[in-house]
This record gives sequence, C-alpha cells and structure tokens, in this order.
Amino acid sequence: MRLSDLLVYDRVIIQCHDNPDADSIASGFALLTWFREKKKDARLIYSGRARISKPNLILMVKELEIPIDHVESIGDFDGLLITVDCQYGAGNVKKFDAQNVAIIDHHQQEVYDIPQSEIRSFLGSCSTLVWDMLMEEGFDVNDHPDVSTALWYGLFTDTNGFSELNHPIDRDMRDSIVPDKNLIRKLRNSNLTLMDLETAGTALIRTSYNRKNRFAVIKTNPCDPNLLGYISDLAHQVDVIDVCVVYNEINNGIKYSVRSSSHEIMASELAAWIANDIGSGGGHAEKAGGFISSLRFEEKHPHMNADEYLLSRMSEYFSSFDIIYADKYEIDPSEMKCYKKLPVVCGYVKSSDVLPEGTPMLVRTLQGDYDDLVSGDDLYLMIGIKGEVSPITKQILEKNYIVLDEPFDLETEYFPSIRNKVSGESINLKTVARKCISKGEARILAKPLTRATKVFTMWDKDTYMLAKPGDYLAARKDDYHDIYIIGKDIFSLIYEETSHE
Ligand SMILES: [Mn+2]
Repeated sequence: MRLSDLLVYDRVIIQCHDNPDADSIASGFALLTWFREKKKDARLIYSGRARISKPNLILMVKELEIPIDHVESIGDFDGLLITVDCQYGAGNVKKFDAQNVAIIDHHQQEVYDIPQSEIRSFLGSCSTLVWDMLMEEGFDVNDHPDVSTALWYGLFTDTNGFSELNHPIDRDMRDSIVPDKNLIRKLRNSNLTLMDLETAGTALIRTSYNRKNRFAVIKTNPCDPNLLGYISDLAHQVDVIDVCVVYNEINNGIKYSVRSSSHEIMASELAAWIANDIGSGGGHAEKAGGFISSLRFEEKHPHMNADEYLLSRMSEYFSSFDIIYADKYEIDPSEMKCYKKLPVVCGYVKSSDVLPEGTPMLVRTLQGDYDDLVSGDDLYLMIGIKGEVSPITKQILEKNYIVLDEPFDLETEYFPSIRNKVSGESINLKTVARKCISKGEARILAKPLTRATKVFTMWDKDTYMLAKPGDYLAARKDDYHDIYIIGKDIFSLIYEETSHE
C-alpha cells in the first residue's frame, strides 16, 4: 500500500492504540501533517480508559504542538480510519465502526481482513515505517522539524535508545533525521516516574536465576518499555549472569529486552528465538528486544502463561544448537557430498565511481553496517544474491567473474546503500550496481544439517554464522578447516552436485 492510494478519501481519522506511546503518537502526527498538507480534513485521536499521563508524552505533545484528542466515539463516520502502530480490531485499540479502514503498523500481523494494510514487522518502530512511506511520496520530513523530532523520538523509545534497533531502514532514518536535540534531552530526562523506580526495584528482587546455563529472567509489572532496557543493562553487568531477559505484559502482548555477554549467544538471535512464530525480535549481538502478541500467544499456547513460556523457551534454547569452531573441528568427508559452484549473477560497484577517492564511507546492508575507504581499483563492492556486500579488488573480481556492463537489480527488503561519512549523504547502490557472473570452478563438500548450528569460521572468531536445520554445512575441498554455512534457500541456486573428483 502507498500513502497516495489513500488520497481518494477527503476525511481521515488517524487512530493511535489505546494508552498511546511515543511511537504511536509520532507516527500519527507525521501522517496527520501529510494529509493536512494534501488539503484533507484529518484528525488524530486515541481512545481507551487511560489518558496520556506520562511526563515525557505530555511534554512531547505540548512542545511539538501535536493536536491529539482523546475520544469515546467517532460518531457516524464515512471517511477513512487509519490505525497506526496497531491493527484495527486487535485488543489494544478501541474498535470504532468505520466504512473504510487502513492499517499502518510494525507489529506481527494478527489482523488479515483489512486489504489496505501496510505491516512491516521487521522494523523497529512504526515511525520508521511512516518515514519510509512519506519518503516514497517525496515528502521530506526534515522540512517539518516537529515531525522530524517526533519520528526520531518514536524510534528512539521503541528501540530502547537505539540499542535494540537492527534494520537498515531504521538506521537510515536515525542517521538522516536532524531532531531538536534540546527537546530530546528534556524528553529523556522526564522519561520515568517515581512509580517506575519502584517497579524496577520490585522486579530486581524477584530475579529468577538459572545456575546451569547462567541466565536470568526478570519480570516487571507493567511499566514503560524503556525500563526493561535499563533493568536488563543492570543485570547484564552481574558476573554470574551471561544472558538475561527482562519482560512484562503490556499493550496486549509480552514486551521483552535481551542482553548477552556470551560470544556463543547473540542477543539478537535469542530475541528472535523467543519470539519464534508468534512475535518478532532482533537487535544487536549484545542488546536486543522483541514483542509477542497476546492473541498469537494464546492461540499457540492456550495452557501456558508468559512466565512458564519464557522460562521453558530459555531452557530449551540451551540444548537447541551445536557449536563448531572451524579451526579445531574435524569434518567427516564420508558423510558429505561434493558440489561445484554454478554461474551466479551478482552485482558489483566500483567504489570510486560513486564517491571521490579516499572518502570514508559506511556500507549499509540487511546484514549490518561496516566502514571502508573509497579506493579506485582496490575497492569494488560485490553484491550477493541476498543483498550482502563484500569488498573485493579489481584483480580478483576479473579473475573470478565475467564482468558485464548491465544494470543489476535484486528483489530484496533492502538494497545495499553507502553513506558518505563526511557529508552524510546516502546513496542507494541500485542506481550504480552492474552485473557480473561467477565463473568459479571451486569444489566444496557439504551436507544438510539436522540441528541448529553455530559456526565460528577461521576468519571471524568473535561472531558466529547461524544455521537452521536444513541449512548446509560446507567446507572447501582444498581446506577442510575453511568451514561455513550456506542457507538452504540459496544452496540449490548456487551449487550443483558433482563427482568426488
Ligand atoms: Mn511501536
């Protein structure tokens, strides 16, 4: 769905979820501003029992002059009702009768009967989603300082001060928006109430600790989600706790923060594991978070409560995977088959075609960010079929690939981009990427895995590659310790079986 699809309606009501948070208010405010600029009769509302009462939200609404109203009813309404940061008909938003409804949200989808929906559960905030949709319409939020500050703060609060954010679109918004720093400072200093302090204290007293696997699970009473981040940051520093999960039940679901100081457990991976197929979770190696919707939870686990689920899911986690350290691991060639690489179409970009020689840049992909320096023949960026980027020299590119002068495109959630670290300018590589075809004749040994496996490769001993059951464990035929993982979805596209010769 595009925002411009919604311009057929002249009257628009934008509804935040009940007990709205900063993300919901910011998303609604940005949409309101856009619809009003398009000369629509638009208003921003919320409902439910509780009025906005948190000090930071009161300040946000006042300082940014956000015209949001609390309502009990919307009367007889024949325009368009849009629910933001929530889904029409879900338990956390009052359901009003409306002829036309749209949904803009970043939680796991739980409502399927509204055709006008834009739900991207991989994003850290609804603010990011609205920002991206506004960009698509050519609307530059930086022309509206109040909207910019609101959106930036929406993402900030929904990702525990950016510490649990991981999607490149979230990072793009964070880096391209210039918020009102002064106001942000005031908002940060009015984030918690005395009641929240007490909530944190009570939660810490009730820490439940698992000695064998060195993890802690802490439940808090309903509170601001940011409190979960603070509590987990504290627990994370305890010597005997390697991993901790802090959660509460709020806004129609389970909200949780994860921290890990074990290099064998990435917080982002554990957060996704906890959410499984009933929520979404992610973040960084050390800090991550997630959300599980009550509806999906009750469907899947009708006889469990949140405490039982989290404790059992955590215990299960520790016996759910194998670990391979490539430099010490001995593969068994007799249980593996030999494969050769098929010609695969990839993309490449000559760095100095995009930015001046010597410019420091940030390369941004779905898999993460990394820094590099623009350098003529010495730095080309290879773009793989999953949108992953790796640096390569001109010499190696020409040795291993047939280089074509044709545009390269990819169906992907995020096409890699680079950011000039001097000017801050961001460039989508889609406009400059060219095609090349691999001609590698290299042979590998591989086998599908039956259990989740973490592989620490020879080149990176700090972070692991994660395989799910069905993914392939591979080793180069000329070096049995060069072990890595190939996803099952791409394995058959890249490799074909060959004889052991
Ligand atoms: Mn949100």
